[in-house]
Order: sequence, then C-alpha cells, then structure tokens
Amino acid sequence: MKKVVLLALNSSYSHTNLGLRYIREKLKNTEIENLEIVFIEKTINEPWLMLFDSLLKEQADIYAFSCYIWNRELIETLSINLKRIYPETKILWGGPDASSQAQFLLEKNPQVDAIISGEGDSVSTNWIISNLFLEKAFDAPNTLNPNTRLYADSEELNWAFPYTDSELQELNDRILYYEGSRGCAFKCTYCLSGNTFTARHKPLNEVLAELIHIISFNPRQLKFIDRTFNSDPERAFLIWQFLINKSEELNFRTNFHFEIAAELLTDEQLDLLATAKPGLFQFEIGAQTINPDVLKLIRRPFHPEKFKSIVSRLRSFENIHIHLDLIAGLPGETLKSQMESADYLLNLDPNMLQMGFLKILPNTPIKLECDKRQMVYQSFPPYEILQSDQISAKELMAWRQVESVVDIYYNSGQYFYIMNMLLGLKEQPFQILLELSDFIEREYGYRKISQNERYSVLANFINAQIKQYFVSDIDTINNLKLSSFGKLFSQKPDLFETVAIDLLKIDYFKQGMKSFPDWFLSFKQNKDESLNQLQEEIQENLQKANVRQRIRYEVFSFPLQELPGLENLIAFNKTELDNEKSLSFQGAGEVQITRQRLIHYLTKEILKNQKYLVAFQLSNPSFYILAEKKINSHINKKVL
Ligand code: B12
Ligand code: SF4
Repeated sequence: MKKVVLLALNSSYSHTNLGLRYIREKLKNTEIENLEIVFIEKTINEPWLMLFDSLLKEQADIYAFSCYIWNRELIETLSINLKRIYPETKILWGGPDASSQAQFLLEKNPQVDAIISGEGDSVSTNWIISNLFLEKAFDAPNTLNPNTRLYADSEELNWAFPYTDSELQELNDRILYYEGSRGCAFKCTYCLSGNTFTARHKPLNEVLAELIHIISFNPRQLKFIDRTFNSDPERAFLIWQFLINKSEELNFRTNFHFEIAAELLTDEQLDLLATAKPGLFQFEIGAQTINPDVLKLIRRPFHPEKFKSIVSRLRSFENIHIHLDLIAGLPGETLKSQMESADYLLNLDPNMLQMGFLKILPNTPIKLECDKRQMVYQSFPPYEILQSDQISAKELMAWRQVESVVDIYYNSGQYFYIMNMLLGLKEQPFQILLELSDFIEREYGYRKISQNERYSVLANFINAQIKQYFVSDIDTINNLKLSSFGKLFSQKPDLFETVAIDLLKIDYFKQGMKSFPDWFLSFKQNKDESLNQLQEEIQENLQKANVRQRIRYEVFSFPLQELPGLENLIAFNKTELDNEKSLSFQGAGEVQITRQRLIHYLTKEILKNQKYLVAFQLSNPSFYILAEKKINSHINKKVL
C-alpha cells in the first residue's frame, strides 16, 4: 500500500481549499488499488507542532502541499523538518505562491522534490502515480527523471466536481468555493490571474447540475471564484436566472457570491437581478481606484459614469449585498487621490467597502515598476506595500488604521443607522471615517475595544466631536462642506444629538443589547407623569391583544415603525413573537436599506418635530416593536 497526503492550510477556519480537492478527485478517478489518499485540511492558525504531528503520524510516501501567500512560509518549515525525519518521503509543492517563483524556491529548498507550476489537476496526478507506481506511469514521461524538479505551466480544459457528499454536509456553515470558469480576460498588472491562461468555462449544464446538488445540502455561502463572473453576459444571465427560479421553488438559505465587472451588466440582467430574493446574491465589484492615471498604469479599464449609474441602480434594489473594493498604495496614487476614490465609492453606498493594500506578488508585471516608483514592500509574504514615491510609510500606516475603523464600524453593519446618519452629514463621507479614526487613536490609543464599548466610543464621538460642528458659527459650518441633510442641524446641536443617540440606540437594540449604558437618553431615566399615562394606555392595549412579554419603553424623535429597514421588526401579536424566525431573515445576511432612503426619512421626520413613545420587546439578536404613540411636544422637555 502506498500513501499520499494532501495538505491544505487555509487562511482561517471559515475557508476551504478547492485546488487540492480537484487533485484528490482526479487521483480517486484513476481507481488505482493500493493507493491511500489522505486529505488533511487545517488553518494557518493552528500550533506548528500540532500541524507537524498530523503529518508525521501519516508516515506517507508523498506529501503534497498547496502553497498560497498566506501559508507558504509555514509550509516551508513543515517540509524541511518532515524531510529531516523521513528522508525517503517525497515532497511536492503546487499552488500560486509556489508556481509564481518555482525556480527560486527549488534552489532555496533542496528538500522539495518537485514543484508543479500552473493548474495542477492532471500533472500532479500523473506525477504522484508515476512516482509511486513505476509501472503505471502514463503520459508524463519526465516525471521519472530525478533531475526534473520543475513541471512547467499546464492548462486544464476540464476539472472535476471537488466535494464529496460528506464534505458538503460537514462544511455546511463554512464558505464553499466553486469554479464555473478559469482564467481571466483582463491583465491588471498587480494580479497573478491576469498573467496566466485565458478564460475557459465549464459546460453550463454541468454547472447547473452541480449547483442543484450543492443547494440540496443547504450551505450558508457558495462563492464563485470565477475572476469576472459576467465576462460572458449570456451565461451569467442564465446562471442567475436559474438560481432565482430555484430560490422560488426550493427552500434553502444559500447566499451566492460573485465577482463581477459592473460596467458589463446589461439592462436585461439588471431587470432580472431586481427580482432576486434579498440575500440570495452578493456581488464583489472592484474599482480599486478612480484615478485615471493610476488606472492606466495598472492596465484596468474603468468608466466612472457608467460604473456609478449601474452600481447605484443595483444598490437601489436593496436585495443584493454590494461590496466595493479599493486598493491603497497603487503606483502613482497619492493620499489625496486615494481619498477621492474612497469618497466616490462610499457615495455609492456599498454594504461593504473593502480597503485592501497593494501586494507586490512574485512574477507580476507590477514588480518591474517598483524601482522606478520607489515602491517599498514587505520582503516576505504577503509582500504588502509600505511606501512609494507618492505616498509615505506614515500615510499608509494611518490608512491601515482607517481600514480597521471601516471594517468595524461600517462593514460589520452593526452600527448601520448611526454610521449612515453620520456619513450623510457631509458631501465627502470618507472625512467622517477619517475623523472617527483620529478620534479613536487620540482618545483610546491602540487598545482593544470591546463590542459593548464601541457604542460608547460612538456616543463620545457624537458628543465631543460631531456635535461641535453645529455649535460653531455659520462661517465655520460653511467650511465643513455639509450636505443638505447636515445643514438641517446648523446651530441645532441638541437636535443633532437627540437624533444621533436615537439611531445609536436602535443599533444597540438590533444587536440584542439590553442594558442602560451611560450615553442613553432614556425613557426610564426621564419618566414623568404624562409619559406614565401613555405607558399605561399602551400596556392595556397590548394586554387586550394578548401580548404578555416584558415590555420596554423608549422615546424617539421619529416613528420607529416606519423607519426604513425596521418593517420586519413589527410584531402585533403573540404568535408572531413566538415564531421569531418568521420575522428574521433566513439567508446568509440581511441586505441593508440605502443611505439615501434613511436620510430622506430622517429629513422628513425631524422637520415635523414630533416625539414618539415606543413599546418594544428585546430579544436576541434583535427587538420587536409592539406599539407606538405620538407624544405632544410639551410633555417632557428633558427627553425631547
Ligand atoms: C479564495 C481566495 C482567498 C480566500 C482564502 C481561501 C483559503 N483557502 O484560505 C481569502 C478571501 C481569505 C483570500 C485572501 C487573500 N488572497 Co486570495 N484568493 C482566493 C481565490 C479567489 C481562490 C483560490 C482558489 O481556490 N482557486 C481555485 C483553485 C482551483 O485554483 P488554485 O488555487 O490556483 O489551484 C490550482 C493550482 O494552483 C494548482 N494547485 C493548487 N494547490 C496545489 C497543490 C499541489 C501539490 C499541486 C501540485 C498543485 C496545486 O492546482 C489547482 C488546480 O488547477 C484566488 C483567485 C483565484 N480565482 O484563484 C485568490 C488568490 C489565491 N489570493 C491571492 C491574494 C494575493 C490574497 C490576499 C493577499 C489578498 C489581499 N487581501 O490583499 C489575501 C491574503 C489572506 C491572508 N490571510 O494573508 C492571490 C495569491 C497570490 C499568491 N502568491 O499566493 C490569488 C491567486 C489572487 C490573485 N489573482 O492574485 N483569498
Ligand atoms: S484583478 Fe481581477 S480582472 Fe484583473 S487580472 Fe486579476 S482577476 Fe482579472
């Protein structure tokens, strides 16, 4: 019996490895007896000795490793030490971080027997079989030559279905990857995919059959890793249409993620996409930068007006999670132009703004630019940009800080209402995020801030920083470049504070939080006789409707029942409360309303200058609005 171990090391627990699964399936398909295939999938966060132990125990004839930017150095140390213990065993490497610098790595690592560069499905299967079973060597003659250690680029024309049924069951709550096509039609200079083979597609009927099979296991998320999913518009339309139809017919929770080029979306596709169930699809759309000079340098086509109109239309459907991507530190990019790109994208109101940093990957065309543009990057993976002739190391470090603020306070969606109100105050919303980042650094330093404390951070930011805008004189306010919504609070700091804290409260309750933190302008703390009467009246009505849960009361400066995005949280009778699931989203994630709709609603409501007493029930992870009553403005000055 011969044994081969395939080791996949993912960047974190939620991910899965596709490349090695293809190789495993091809090996299985050879149906060679006396071959034991052991597939081990771990993460880079596991202790080195535990990883080493799991390899050692197998005592295999061949260890095959899948090398990526996030694991290659770890694989190097595992391979070196494994070979010291088992000198007879063979070590095989493949994957993008080995392929792109194969010659260099082979020279540096004599313990590595071979690297297969490029798409490894068939070549690695041949290499493994011919090394283990001499007599069964088939179409890879030089795999037996001990002097050959590098197997050159290979291009696969068909690839297996990667998952077994038991894996589909086990990986149900992780991210599954799926490849409907390989290769990329574009040639961005910083990317490895643009550097390899042209796009090839798996036959459509196979894709649809595989999707149905996957859906039957009801995974949380399936990510298509096709480089530009809609590069063939007709095919993209048919796959989307198929999934939309299936989501009507079948009951599943799967969210499908696609990387798309916005400008390629057709009117017909947009009409179709408008009909998708909220949460069925998630789109990642790379702009990277809007600076035309930089775009030319990195060879990316981009049409700002078309991009803007298509993304805005897509976002207005409020049914698809839209992630927009930026890359910091591109050649020719300055801090100012980077901020302009961030503002442009934030004004398109993405559900997520992904602020990546340029990586200078081995064997990418951008590497040739580095000397000319004085680009300094980490000399080790992930080769991240540290400085260029246009942007200093300090500026990029500060940008990293903003990135983490964007991730926590914007991308998480946990502070949705307050963050969108704050961003809506200025024409250039990114300025607010920069201010928040500075504020956090100044007031809290680099220490870890718990989720609970983050609400206080925002309350302090609202009070100590943003409220001060509106205390200022008219000239100072004019210099702030406020939006028309922001101008509503001109010299009305208390109105601003009340509305902002109300929105912060909603975010707080939506996360299932229940206490009364210091920053609350609370009904409980400000209760008076007239509010008491209203409370009793509401209580009586709810009792008549047979609602007996513990009820909490708060005063808000706008009607909560009509606040866009909260429509699902209204419950009027006990049956609905018992059946919480009927009110909460069943898919992989709720799709938030647009900032435009929120701002429009707030503008309309705060101009009315009304107050509302709201009765609601807190539950995990959200709350239900049970009843609401308008309050006469004279009732409780302190609260109002
Ligand atoms: C999924 C993914 C991720 C996931 C992680 C997945 C995981 N398992 O942990 C996430 C989203 C976290 C991620 C993050 C990043 N990623 Co990424 N990611 C991908 C993506 C989209 C898919 C990978 C995949 O499964 N491909 C499909 C398989 C079939 O192709 P493959 O991996 O190339 O495998 C084939 C061959 O390489 C070979 N092969 C693979 N393994 C083996 C093993 C052996 C023994 C052999 C012989 C052959 C072989 O055969 C396979 C089949 O033909 C690729 C782009 C792409 N579309 O491929 C980028 C890619 C892998 N990522 C890349 C980069 C740069 C990053 C980031 C640095 C991006 C960033 N944030 O700036 C981060 C780093 C994360 C970190 N923690 O450090 C680069 C990798 C460059 C490199 N030198 O490794 C890629 C190639 C994108 C690109 N075009 O430049 N990524
Ligand atoms: S960045 Fe995207 S579009 Fe550009 S070459 Fe890479 S995969 Fe293709």
